[in-house]
This record gives sequence, structure tokens and C-alpha cells, in this order.
Amino acid sequence: MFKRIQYLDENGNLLNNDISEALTTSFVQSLYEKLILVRSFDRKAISLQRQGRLGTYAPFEGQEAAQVGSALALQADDWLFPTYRDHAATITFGHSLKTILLYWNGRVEGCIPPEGKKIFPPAVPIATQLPHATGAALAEKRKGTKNAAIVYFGDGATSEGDFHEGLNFASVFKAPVVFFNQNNQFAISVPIEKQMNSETIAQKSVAYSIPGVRLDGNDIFAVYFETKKALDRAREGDGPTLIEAVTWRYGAHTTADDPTKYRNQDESERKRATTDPISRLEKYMKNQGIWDEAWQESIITKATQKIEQAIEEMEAYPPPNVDDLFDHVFAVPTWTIKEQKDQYYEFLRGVNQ
Ligand SMILES: Cc1ncc(C[n+]2csc(CCOP(=O)(O)OP(=O)(O)O)c2C)c(N)n1
Ligand SMILES: [Mg+2]
Repeated sequence: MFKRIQYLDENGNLLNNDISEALTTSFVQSLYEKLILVRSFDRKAISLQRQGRLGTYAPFEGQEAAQVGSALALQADDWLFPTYRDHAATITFGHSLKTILLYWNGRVEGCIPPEGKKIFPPAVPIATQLPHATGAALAEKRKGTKNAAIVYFGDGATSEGDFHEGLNFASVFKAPVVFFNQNNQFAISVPIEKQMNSETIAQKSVAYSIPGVRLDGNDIFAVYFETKKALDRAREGDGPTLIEAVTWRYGAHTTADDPTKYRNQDESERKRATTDPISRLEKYMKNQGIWDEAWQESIITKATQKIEQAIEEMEAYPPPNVDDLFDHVFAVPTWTIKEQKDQYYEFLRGVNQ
């Protein structure tokens, strides 16, 4: 019913000639550069966590094209609602690497977007961000702007009530929001076939009479151009779209789990060999004669320098303020929060005696 759209096949062949004019050398090279930066960052973050320099971390390796391609389709005044796994998207839209590192170090500064950028803090309670995004989009519509919102969520999130409430409300009120699903086919250890009977996630759009798009999430061209179309529709007042980007996470759910306990990791390695989003773009670029090893080396070096500098800045921060743990939960703290805060200070006094 919903065919998976591809613009670029696994061998780097362009399947959609309508976009060839837009694929200038500088655009394609900038996509590749972004993919290299976020993958290098992701790998480094895992190693920092292993060294005890980050608290925990949720890797996205394998999902880079889905995140970079979609976030790149946004305009500067749009909204972005991420989950805990969407750092490649938030980096693409303007978050600094340092901010992401601060977040995973448990710092409140890790939730603050750059001046003027509407990036929400990562949502950890699954699917809660969908109604938020619908609300923000609706507010833009009421104000009469042409701004839209994009909201990221996983396959598991589509089994939550908030997913359905977000879509229903957006559909009824024609909110300018793009529901961007990354179907990495696992919700922690639960494979998609054990979680839902629906064949696709895109088909869930039918229930709300909104357009549904199923695409190859490892094909950065399909992701970028299809997301742009959906955002344009939203801006024109035609309402929301549900996009399902079919992808795979190559690694663990977070640094706290071991994927070999619930799936055969050989499958991930096989998928990497055939569907890796970066190799696919690289093949296309080689076919076009716009990729060579010296250039690749130079962008890897640039990415590494940027990452090392962000780590230095993150590690130079003064110790966090304990109050931050409690003070940002409610505008007016409840008695339970006050009690927990007092108890924690009492605990710290005991530790420091
Ligand atoms: C409301 C809620 N229930 C359960 C959890 C625990 N939990 C954290 S991640 C996760 C899986 C989510 O899977 P998916 O939506 O596919 O996103 P992915 O992690 O694959 O990116 C669950 C169940 C949670 N964070 N929030
Ligand atoms: Mg998932």
C-alpha cells in the first residue's frame, strides 16, 4: 500500500532525475561533510561514556541520513522537537556539539538552543513531544506565520496514545507539522513485528486522513526532498504529513544495553555492508567524480578538530548546580519536589562530612 520511496539506490545510482539540477557539487559535498561530522561525533561520544566522561549516551549510527536530511529541509524559524536519539538532527539545525555533550553530562545547559532557534529539549518520555509539536505548529498558524514544526519519534512511539492524539489534533486543525518517524525497527529490545500488526507506519496516516510517505531513511536525497515537500505543504496551509523513514540502528539502544542479548548483531553488520547511508552517498559522489580520499581525509580532520574543541569546552565547565535537578520540573515546585531537594542536600552533607 505504501511503497518505500528511493531517490538513490544502494549502489549510488540516481533514480529520480527531477532532482539532478538541485544536486550541485557544493550541496552534495556539504551533505557528506555533515554526515561525517555527526558520525564521528557519535562514535566519540560512545568512547567518552566508556571512559566515564559522559553519563550515558544514545547512539544514532545508521540513522544519520534520516536525521541530517530532514533537519536540513527546515527553515530558520521553524520548530524542531527531538528525542534522546536525534542529535544529528539538532546539530544540523544549529545545536553546538558542546551543547549535546553537556546534555549527556546531565547539565541543564544541554537543553538550551542557540539564540533565536526553536529547538525543544530532547523528549525522553516516549511520544510526549508529538502533541507539543502539534500545539506549537497550531500557534504559528494562529499567528499567521509561515513557520512549520518537525517532530522526531521512533517506531515504538507509534504505539503510545500521544502519537494518536498528536496526529488527530493536527489533522482536525490542519496544523503545519511534519511527523517524522524513524523506523529503526526496534524499541529497545522489542522488534517491530512483536509490537504492531501494521505492515508499515506510514499507513497509520490513513486513520487521520493525512498524507503518509514511506521512504528509505538511509537515502539522504529521498529524505531531504520528501521532507521539504511535506514542510512546503504545511506552510501552504495544507496540514500535517506523516513520514516513515525506514532505517536501522547499527549499535545499542543506549550505552546502558547490550544488543547481542536481544538480536543477532551479524544482521546489523550485514545491513551496514549493504545499506550504510554514508557509503551510499560516497558511491554516488565517486560516480560523479566529486569525491577523493584526500578531500575525505581533510573533512575528517576538520570534524575531529571540531569535536575535540567541543570536548575541551564541555570539560572546562564548572561543576553543575545541584538545584538544577529540581528547579526545572515545575514553574512552581510541588511539596514532593521540595522534600526531595531537602533530602538530597541532607544526603550531600552526609557524604561531605
Ligand atoms: C512513556 C515511556 N515509556 C517507556 C519508556 C522507556 N523507553 C525508553 S526508549 C524506549 C523505546 C522507544 O523506541 P522507539 O520509539 O522505537 O525509539 P528508538 O529508541 O528506537 O529511537 C522505551 C520503551 C519511556 N522512556 N517513556
Ligand atoms: Mg525504534
